[in-house]
Amino acid sequence: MMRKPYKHFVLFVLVGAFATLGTTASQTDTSLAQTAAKPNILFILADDMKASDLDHMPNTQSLLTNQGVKFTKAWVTRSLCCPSRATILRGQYTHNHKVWVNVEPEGGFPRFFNQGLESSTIATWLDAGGYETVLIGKYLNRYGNDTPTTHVPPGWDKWYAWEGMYGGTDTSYQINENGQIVTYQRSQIHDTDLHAQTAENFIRNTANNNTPFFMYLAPNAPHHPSYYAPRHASMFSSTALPKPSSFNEADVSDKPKWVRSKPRLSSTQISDMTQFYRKRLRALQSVDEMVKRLVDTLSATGELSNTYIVFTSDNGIYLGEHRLTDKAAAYNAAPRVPLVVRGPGVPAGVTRSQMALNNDLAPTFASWAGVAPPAFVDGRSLSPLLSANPPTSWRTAFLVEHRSSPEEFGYVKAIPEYYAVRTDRYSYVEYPITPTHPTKETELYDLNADPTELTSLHASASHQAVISELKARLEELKQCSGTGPTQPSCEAAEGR
Ligand SMILES: [Ca+2]
Ligand SMILES: [Ca+2]
Repeated sequence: MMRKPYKHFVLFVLVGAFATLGTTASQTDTSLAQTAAKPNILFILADDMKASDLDHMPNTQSLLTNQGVKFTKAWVTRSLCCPSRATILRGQYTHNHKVWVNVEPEGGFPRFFNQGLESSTIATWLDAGGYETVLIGKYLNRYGNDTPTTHVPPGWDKWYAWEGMYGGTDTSYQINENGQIVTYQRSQIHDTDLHAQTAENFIRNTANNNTPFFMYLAPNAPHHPSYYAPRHASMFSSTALPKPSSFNEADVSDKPKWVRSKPRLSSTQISDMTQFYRKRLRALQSVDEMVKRLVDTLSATGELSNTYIVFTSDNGIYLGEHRLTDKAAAYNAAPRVPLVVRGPGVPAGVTRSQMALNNDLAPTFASWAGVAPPAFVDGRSLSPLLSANPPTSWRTAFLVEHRSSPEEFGYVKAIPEYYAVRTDRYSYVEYPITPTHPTKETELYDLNADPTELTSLHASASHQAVISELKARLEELKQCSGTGPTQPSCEAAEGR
């Protein structure tokens, strides 16, 4: 682990500056306090949570949304767990970190590990910047999956990571606690409650030593199988499944073959989906209580005013939209995620409609920590959007991408490889010809006229000009890279 040189460095520079300028003692104290106190960062990452699920989390609404900025157009650039988490750790599009799926060889923790990507992540950057770093919960899919692992990646001072997938079995789960594998019984403690306890202990211990912390807190909720605590069992028992106009879409003749081949949902499927929705909301109640518990802990330890709290999810999910379940497609509900930020200088109770991406989280944390992100980072700091006067220009497009592999789950494999560009107005999707997809297909949705993507306009004569523009935009985005010698940077391809 890196040493923590930061505080000593700042002290030296400031003392030198004040000696030169002859600053008064009281000004010195104030400036020193402001500069030396790097902010804490509490990052809470739900798993498969829809943006609309926030409506059922009262603590998160009152303590985070109402106290900070809510992004109404927050997206992930690949709506699948492991690729999105690799993006969050590195600030890169999937085509640049190349963790395409959840399982090896083209995805999962082994893909991240084998490429050496652990050597430069948000953890190593902040660790080198003087932060006490901790991960609690889910790391990357397939970490400790077949045999439990004691591996702790570089950059993390403290480590409490899930072994295996889906939060263990029905009766127990295992956590790698700083290199030691510990087994918990579900009858003893619910996993999110355990994470809340671990997080609270960490905050209390760190508050004493004046070191800023970065906490990556990633509960399993509300991901299938959506284990919930017994105290929440009676909640939401009559809550209706949301049915937007895209629910069980009647006419899918406008859509590509892989969607056209899906039958309409049966009443049994809808009933099962409703039960799943209710279990998800119950599982999220432990997350909501954890938010309150940690805000209370930060307040009690005097850290709250100097802590950024970020709440988001690695991807959304379909619960019947366009006849779909699961994720990884380009339609709204899977790439769309909740994103709420509160913290020092962040205005309270406001919304931002600029496009924010999972690519942006790592560079945002880096900017708060005062460290420069590496050149490979594709995303940009959201910090300008968190001021009272956000910039008038921002990215005007971004890329959503998807590839599968023969080893993946059926629902991932069922979606042909595609690349999509989203702007404020349009979503344009291209499914290229591949060995398993012999005919090129495209989709175009005008999100102003058709926000739930019911009618693809790809064959509309009057839309061919805009399709040409979007195609050109898509080609640039597919190639974009922070480091390539000839490619456009992603920031240039997305627009400013
Ligand atoms: Ca997920
Ligand atoms: Ca339709």
